[in-house]
Amino acid sequence: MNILLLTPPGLRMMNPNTMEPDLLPPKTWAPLGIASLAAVLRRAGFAPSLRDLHDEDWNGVENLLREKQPDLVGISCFTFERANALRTAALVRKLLPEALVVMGGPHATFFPEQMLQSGLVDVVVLGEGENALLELVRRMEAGRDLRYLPGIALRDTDGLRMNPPGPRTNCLDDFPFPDYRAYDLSEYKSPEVPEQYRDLPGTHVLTSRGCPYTCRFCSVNSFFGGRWAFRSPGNVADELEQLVADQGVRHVYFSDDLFTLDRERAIGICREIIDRKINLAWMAETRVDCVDAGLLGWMRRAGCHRVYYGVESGSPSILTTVNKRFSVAQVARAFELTHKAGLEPCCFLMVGNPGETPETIGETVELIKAIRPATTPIIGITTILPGTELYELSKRQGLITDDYWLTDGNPPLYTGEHDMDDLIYLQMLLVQGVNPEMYEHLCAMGFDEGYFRLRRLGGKRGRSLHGLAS
Ligand code: B12
Ligand code: SF4
Repeated sequence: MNILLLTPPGLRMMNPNTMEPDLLPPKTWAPLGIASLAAVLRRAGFAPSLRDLHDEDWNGVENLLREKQPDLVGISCFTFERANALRTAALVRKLLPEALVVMGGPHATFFPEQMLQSGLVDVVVLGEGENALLELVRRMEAGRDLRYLPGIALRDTDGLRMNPPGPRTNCLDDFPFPDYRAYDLSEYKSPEVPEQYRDLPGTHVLTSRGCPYTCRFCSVNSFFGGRWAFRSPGNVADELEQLVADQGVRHVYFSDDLFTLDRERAIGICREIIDRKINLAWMAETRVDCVDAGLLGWMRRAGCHRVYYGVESGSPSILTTVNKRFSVAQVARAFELTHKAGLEPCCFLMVGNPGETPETIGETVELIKAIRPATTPIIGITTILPGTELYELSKRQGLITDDYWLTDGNPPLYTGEHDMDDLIYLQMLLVQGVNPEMYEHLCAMGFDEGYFRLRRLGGKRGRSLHGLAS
């Protein structure tokens, strides 16, 4: 069977110069989801093709479909890119009406009915995709009915069927390593990687999936059903060795949601890297309450140079409101330990969670001055994403309905307490507090004014996606 697995063309951003949505963000990290699916299919004897269409235009997508003539097209669907995922499906329908269109990923998982009702998608794989997709392909090959396959939703003659979840593995060692062969890793360059490593061949690696915490703005817990599944240290080190040998990889980002949740496992990974003399620079992402001096020391010795923490806010009341379940004192302690271990502590911050005011922004500025992150914090405005408690709150507050996702509008900012302009004002206030030079620089470039206009445009309601089926 001819199988093609895709990520859709990347979302074009509003260009401040032309005020048109014609700016394509660079490729940052290779998509691991479809690479993992491809590896599982390949191990089972299938020969799927794999393509990251991030910087492809629609003619390119059309040419690819004509060239490959797939029987099954699997498309990844994240919330930001859902419109392009559906446009890709529409193109498949038009050019290859016989092909089965399968969608997976967070957005398809949270809204399977919308995907199926579009008439463009035949099957949605719910949640983790490896086992369900493999079984689906096997059944298709054998000419068997897909209707009773666990872990999927589909359209049949009686309407929509939502099947119960399929078997999931708690040990990710059961899966083969993601299939990177279709990617040119040198094309992926993330600004999160320090400049001295940015030109080295690199990739991100997942050593675990999921998170047991339930921060109100985050969907990871609900997507993985509260599960935290992990790989053993030996298995991670085997993949690292393979990446070094086959792809020449010299830099890795462990982009797990919570790399150090299991302290002994994280130390085990460090130990393997050291014992096997794997020559890699790496960084990782975790929580401030999941590190200590001993662990950070192991990480440093194993080649880690930077740790990203989701700090979100310096206001105790905001941390409570978003259910972060750590304190400002724990943030300060983790940063102190990380500095002392010779690692670069960096952080993500949010602006606009419920309860945000200029005073809470001031508290965040004070915290950042005290903890001295190695780089300017990455500051996002709180966005309403499906699968989160914030989404449910926003629905109750009348800010959004499920129908919003039938447009191509960007996921909206949380405007339950502040309108768009005030949110941007608060964000600029935080930028000014944590990096005055950057703030001045942005103002000198006229960025503040342009940025306001840009965000207003970005906040426009999107166009309906209903027409795509015709
Ligand atoms: C690394 C990462 C990134 C990287 C790279 C992403 C990439 N190229 O893969 C970068 C830094 C670029 C990034 C950016 C963003 N990200 Co991000 N990211 C992640 C992270 C931490 C890991 C992704 C990953 O590799 N997962 C592992 C693979 C194996 O899982 P997967 O891709 O979901 O695929 C599995 C299933 O979804 C399913 N599946 C997926 N596709 C398909 C297709 C088919 C056909 C089938 C059958 C199944 C299937 O099967 C796969 C295997 O089990 C996740 C959190 C997480 N734990 O997943 C967030 C996550 C994906 N990101 C998220 C967000 C919100 C963002 C940003 C919007 C953040 C921001 N505000 O800027 C941006 C914009 C992304 C965009 N343009 O769409 C959200 C997405 C939520 C949503 N509803 O879409 C997540 C889930 C985190 C969260 N907080 O909720 N991200
Ligand atoms: S923000 Fe981080 S700690 Fe909180 S639920 Fe999401 S992944 Fe877990």
